[in-house]
Amino acid sequence: MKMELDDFLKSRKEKIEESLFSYIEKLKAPEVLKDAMNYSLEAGGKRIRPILVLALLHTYSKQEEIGLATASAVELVHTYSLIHDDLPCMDDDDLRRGKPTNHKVFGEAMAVLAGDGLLTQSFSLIANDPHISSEKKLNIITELVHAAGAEGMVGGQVADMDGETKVLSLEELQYIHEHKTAKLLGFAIIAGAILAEAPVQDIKYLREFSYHLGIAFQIRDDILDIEGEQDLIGKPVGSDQGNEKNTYPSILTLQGAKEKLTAHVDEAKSILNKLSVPATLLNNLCELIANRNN
Ligand code: GRG
Repeated sequence: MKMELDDFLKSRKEKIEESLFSYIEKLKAPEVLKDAMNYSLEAGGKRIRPILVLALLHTYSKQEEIGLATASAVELVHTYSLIHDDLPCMDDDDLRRGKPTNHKVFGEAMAVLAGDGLLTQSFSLIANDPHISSEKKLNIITELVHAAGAEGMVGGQVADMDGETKVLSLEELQYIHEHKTAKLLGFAIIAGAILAEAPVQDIKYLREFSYHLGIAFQIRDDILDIEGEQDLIGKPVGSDQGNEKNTYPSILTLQGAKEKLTAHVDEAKSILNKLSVPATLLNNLCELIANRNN
């Protein structure tokens, strides 16, 4: 089972990366812009979102090739969000995935433009996909706008920035991560389901599933921040509570956050049981996301 999942992840990651890099390579754009876009695309992401698009097609026994453009598009959007999030006017980070951030290498203006380029090209990837009907393209683009725009990730980022100077309630934190993290993961799942022509009722269940998976993903991220920090400098567990950053462990304690993570994963897995098809792969991906170490 573990081997099958590892093989799935490895082989799909390769396909996605091939599709991403060949797409950027073909763009008729200034080389420095393509270099900046490629720099962050190549920087070693896990490719969870594009893998989810393909996993949905796999779940409904459809050809995964029809999802490659949409899978690449969601990774472009994710990469843009990371580049912009790292900018001095946002989180002001020097490192991402252990490498200098985009603006550290290419300068702030080029990093803004690389993000803009990635975001805009994502729509072109979907709009020009020869494998899917115009109706599906419109549905998928509408889902992407909802997930990534003002009502989704961008809105979540604004709420996050707003909350930086106060202590948030669990509901406020939940709003931030539903929008900032869960919506784009959800887009990957719903777009995959649309491409796979999943039944309408399944799509409803998958929206609920995405919410729980997305929040679980974020809680795991917060836990990793603490446990990683502890490994590096030997801080006691839960020491993040002294830090003003609002996280699940800072609001719920580390143990409480772990329990919340388990509750969301259990809920996500129970929703999968309601689908019209067996969802072993999604179930395994859910486990992986909840227990990931990076
Ligand atoms: C700037 C519009 C705008 C949005 C920024 C995505 C985001 C919103 C900020 C990044 C910071 C962050 C911690 C976001 C929460 C989601 C998250 C855990 C992203 C990291 O995703 P992974 O783990 O990244 O899939 P890799 O490196 O594997 O690609």
